Amino acid sequence: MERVHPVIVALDTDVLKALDVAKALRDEVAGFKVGWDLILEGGISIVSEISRYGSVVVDVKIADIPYISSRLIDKFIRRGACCVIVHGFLYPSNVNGKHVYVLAKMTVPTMYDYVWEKLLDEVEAVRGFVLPGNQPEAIKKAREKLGCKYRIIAPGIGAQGGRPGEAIEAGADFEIVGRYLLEDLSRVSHWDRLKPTCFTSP
Ligand code: OMP
Repeated sequence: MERVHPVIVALDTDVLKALDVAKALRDEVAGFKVGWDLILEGGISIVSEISRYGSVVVDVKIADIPYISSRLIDKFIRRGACCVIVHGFLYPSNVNGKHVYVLAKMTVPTMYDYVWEKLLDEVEAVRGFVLPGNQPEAIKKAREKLGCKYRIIAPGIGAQGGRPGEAIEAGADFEIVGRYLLEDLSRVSHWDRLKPTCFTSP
């Protein structure tokens, strides 16, 4: 059986480097996260280009009324993204659906720290949640609450203090890693013996 890699690379870099990294790591990682940094330089077509090398999670942290949020999500999905991150503070007026990741708690202190557990209890019918990989105790608590009903993807590894593998060991499916890998692609070997806790795709 083919190995399922537990890493999503955050391509917060310029277009040429993003394409080089995607080509180099296409068989080593589960996918790529494309956000404002890359889209503002490469345009929306960069989503399709990167999707040739793996699953693309679009991260423009959508925070709008459901009608607009749905329209934006459709545009990214049509370009080849698997899924899109939306802000959890929109609850109960959030969009849901199989393409939606809800940001529930951030890697830095925010008001989410007061409501994230309630969000996990109440938000339904989404693809999964973004939770802080540099706070493994939060990942552990989230997995206990969610079981394997929803995916957990976790940024905050390396540059923001999380140790590679720590969030996976605590119950995440995929660690989102930007600078730590962009600085040295060989570090991807740190995840060699790890696999997602519940899901096989981001
Ligand atoms: P590095 O710190 O370079 O690994 O990048 C982290 C990536 O995860 C960036 O693309 C951030 O936008 C993203 N991120 C966070 O760092 N913290 C969060 O709480 C949520 C996200 C995210 O939604 O992906």
